[in-house]
Amino acid sequence: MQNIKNKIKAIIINIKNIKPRNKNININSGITIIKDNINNNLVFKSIFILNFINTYVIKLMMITLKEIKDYIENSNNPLIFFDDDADGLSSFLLIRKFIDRGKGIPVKHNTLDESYLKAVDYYNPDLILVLDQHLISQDFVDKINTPIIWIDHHPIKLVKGVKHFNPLYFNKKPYPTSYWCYEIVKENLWIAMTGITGDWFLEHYKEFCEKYKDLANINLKEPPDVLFNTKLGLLSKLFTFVLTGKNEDVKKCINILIRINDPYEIIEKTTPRGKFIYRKFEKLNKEYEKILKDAIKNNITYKKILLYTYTSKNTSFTGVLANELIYKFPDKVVIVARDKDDGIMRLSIRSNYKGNIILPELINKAIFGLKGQSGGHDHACGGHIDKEDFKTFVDRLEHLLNK
Ligand SMILES: [Mn+2]
Repeated sequence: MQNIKNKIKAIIINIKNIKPRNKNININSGITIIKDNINNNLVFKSIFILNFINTYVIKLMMITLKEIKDYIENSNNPLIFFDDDADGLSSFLLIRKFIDRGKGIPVKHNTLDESYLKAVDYYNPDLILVLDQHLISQDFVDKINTPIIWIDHHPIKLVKGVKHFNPLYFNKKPYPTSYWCYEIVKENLWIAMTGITGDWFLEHYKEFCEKYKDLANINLKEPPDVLFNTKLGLLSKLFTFVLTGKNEDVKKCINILIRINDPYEIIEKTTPRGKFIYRKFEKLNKEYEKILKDAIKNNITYKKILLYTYTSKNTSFTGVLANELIYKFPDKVVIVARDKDDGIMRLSIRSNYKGNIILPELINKAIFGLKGQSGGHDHACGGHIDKEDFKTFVDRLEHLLNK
């Protein structure tokens, strides 16, 4: 108690120097953060103090897009971690092409955790950017002296020692990370659009259709229709697929993509490098189509859940497959699980993006006490769980859905 009182005192002393950065700061998400972190609501009787503390917490944590631009322009050797899907890769490519330096690493784990410290050691960056990753482990941050900037649109999580940009702080829609990176760089719309579409949004779509008439269809109004029926959608799929497989192959593809200047290099194979990327995609897509066919035929449906499990050691189609299955079976909750043969199941879970089944809270309940972890958006989550707990997890989820 005394400790908390002292903390408030210190905060109030600092308050004179604090001005909210933006009138639209989301007070509620800040309050949630405080409540989560200090389990003593008794102290916080006054909403007045609460708002000040909230402003303070946010002031400490958040960073504006303009400040991010300054940071990246002034860094010589940035290291960029990004989520290994179309939105993450697009975000990275936008920033990387804009500053023309820096190293990019796709994050395969659910959380940016301590296993990625090796890369930090090796590249010795002067700035670390984390893009589209829903969580950074505190242990990772605590072991690093380099400034860390986190651009993301997942539900806000408090990580100390990180400069955080999240549209939710500003009461803005959680547009994809590539949308915000495009706001910073204002170039390569096609890359931004590839990421935005991949996350089921259509911001900038009209503009894109005007510029690239043959890659999209202006009459399509729903994100999944664009994703599954246009060349732009194909690019999104391609951006995800080239991040799967052997590490060396992935690295090679990323390095080639950095040098590609327009989508036709890939779609129309107008350059050797574009052709290389497209061939790589075709090979993976063949494998994917096989699995998709099998998933449509051999999934297990109980009540509201559609479950499909497949085995693959090195290639992951889990996220894309879950997207396509929820598009085809919109009244189900889709669970795709990949058995990597190491005792851990990798999960992608989807619910109808227009429906009222909000996944994170259900999944949190279902996974409680089990050896697993999950996170994501209202209608799209990823995660992993021990194989021995998998059945319990699915049973619990099924039970919760039928409540
Ligand atoms: Mn995203």
